[in-house]
Amino acid sequence: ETEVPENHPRYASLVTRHRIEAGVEAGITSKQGLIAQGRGEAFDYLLGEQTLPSADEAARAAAAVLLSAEHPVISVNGNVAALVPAETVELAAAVDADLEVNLFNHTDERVRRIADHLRDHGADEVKGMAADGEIPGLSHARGTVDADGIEAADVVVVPLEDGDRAAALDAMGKTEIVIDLNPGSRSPRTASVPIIDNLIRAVPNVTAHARDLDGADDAELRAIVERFDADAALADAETAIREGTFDTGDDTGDGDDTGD
Ligand code: PTJ
Repeated sequence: ETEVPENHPRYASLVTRHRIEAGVEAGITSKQGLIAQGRGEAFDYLLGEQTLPSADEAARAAAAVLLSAEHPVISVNGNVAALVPAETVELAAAVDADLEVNLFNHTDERVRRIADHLRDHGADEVKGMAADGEIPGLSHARGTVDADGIEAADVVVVPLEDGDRAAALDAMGKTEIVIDLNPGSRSPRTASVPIIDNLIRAVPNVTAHARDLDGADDAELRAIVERFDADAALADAETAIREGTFDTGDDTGDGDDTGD
């Protein structure tokens, strides 16, 4: 067990790393998940490890889309399960969505472990084991989903989705909500609602917005969705990264946040 001192300037990032490592050790997260985490961290560092106002608007639009959906499904992979298991179960409950394990590097064993892990964090039903449906246009391993889950969904939350699958889901006519720290990645660019933020902040933020919007009527939800501009949100995140308008918490002006 690694103890991370809470006053460490990179506390949140170190705790996140530790959760991913533990996920790999528990057979929940793939080794590729470690690499994905490293890529994510680099973008998060450039974003100042904070939720941009445009990402908060995206989270609100995502909540409105989910609350308006007929059959929303949240797709869970090995990184999501390691980083935000309880928060993902809470989001599903808040918007009445199904949870489905859907993996890039599929093994039945890992699907089972992730489903158990979600149930340990309060989930009732977890889909992904039936594997009796498909996403057309993808190879069998990557295109297999549950017929009464992702295949039947009108809205899918796909955190950290790969570009091919995001495009294939889009071609099926699904409304996609993608959470990804890289605004240049193909999957957020395909999404109706791209949330350029860390999963760790974005998932509970969508839940908070959903709770806030509980009881809103259809017209109000529709207005929020219509006001949201996906291209503007992507461009805003890219500008924030390029211009480095973030605060690293280091006042020394040497461009890093070591405080030296
Ligand atoms: O568990 P599996 O088999 O389904 O595999 C999941 C991973 C994530 C390993 C797989 O989908 C993959 O290889 O993804 P990529 O192609 O490496 O893409 C990962 C994307 O997620 C990158 O654009 C990262 O910037 C982003 N990312 C990584 N960590 C986070 C993140 N975005 C938001 N929050 C994070 N914590």
